[in-house]
Amino acid sequence: MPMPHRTFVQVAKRRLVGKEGRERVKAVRELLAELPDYRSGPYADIRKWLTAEIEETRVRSKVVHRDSIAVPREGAAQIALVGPPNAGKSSLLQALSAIRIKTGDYAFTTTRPVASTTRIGGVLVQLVEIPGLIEGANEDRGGGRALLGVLRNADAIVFCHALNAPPMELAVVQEEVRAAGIDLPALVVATKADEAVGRELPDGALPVSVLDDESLDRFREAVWALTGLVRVFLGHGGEPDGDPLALHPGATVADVADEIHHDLAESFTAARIWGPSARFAGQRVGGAHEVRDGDVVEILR
Ligand SMILES: Nc1nc2c(ncn2[C@@H]2O[C@H](COP(=O)(O)OP(=O)(O)OP(=O)(O)O)[C@@H](O)[C@H]2O)c(=O)[nH]1
Ligand SMILES: [Mg+2]
Repeated sequence: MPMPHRTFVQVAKRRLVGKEGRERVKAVRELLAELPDYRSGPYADIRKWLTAEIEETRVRSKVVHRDSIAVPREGAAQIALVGPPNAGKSSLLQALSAIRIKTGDYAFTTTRPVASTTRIGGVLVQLVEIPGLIEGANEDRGGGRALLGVLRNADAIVFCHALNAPPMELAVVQEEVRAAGIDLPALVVATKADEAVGRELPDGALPVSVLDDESLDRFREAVWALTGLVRVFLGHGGEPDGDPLALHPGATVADVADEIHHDLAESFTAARIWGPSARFAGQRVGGAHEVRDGDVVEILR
């Protein structure tokens, strides 16, 4: 007596759970071998389903393989530098971090995503250069699909556009990102601002030049705002003790205590607070008080 077909389907699904690639194909083959060999009816349908499953698994493993380049995360947030070739992405990355990479006055100097961290107000933020995205990236032109895959995992995007380049170049890149269904907080920077003095800025763009430190500082602050994170210092009497913690928006004094030590979140009684969220310097607050970027918190026990 063969197993009732409904039971067979349940068993089959259970055996395939969590299996991918070669392992899944092997499990499917074993199931096919156990399946009663009827030419029509429910068992024939199951055979069809399992046979298709082999092909789908193969396609999926190829796609997963090709479409993913892993960029290990570091720091409090991952920000992608995106733009047409030659937009000055590598130069910006180099100006803001310790990395030394090739920059050049030609397209596709960078061919794989490059990551490096930069310190913004005491917090490490990871910047990732996504090599030049071009028209047709969604159809995998220029290896675009893998690059968009990296972008999808980022927390926010900095669109880089050389101030002396045709405005259309930026629009093309933004359209590819939109078409990929990637919708992240974003900022546009007009790079090489020193070369194109007097030129009109694209709407809302922040001018930067790697030759101008002040513009780089403004850029850092804009990147920080883009992360949406909140920097909170621990300290005494309003004086920070060291580098800040990076917390998600909406974080409370209890979350700050929890970052220091899980036990502290339960045991502390109150806190004093200095900075943007304090009504006055040294205000005494409870665990539910929401902190803001730049606060100094002293946990009282
Ligand atoms: N004057 C000036 N030149 C810059 C600036 N930033 C970049 N450049 C120049 O622009 C050219 C391209 O810079 P890259 O940083 O290699 O550009 P990219 O976007 O990384 O280019 P690909 O990796 O090829 O996509 C180089 O010759 C840089 O020296 C800047 O702020 N001012
Ligand atoms: Mg580059």
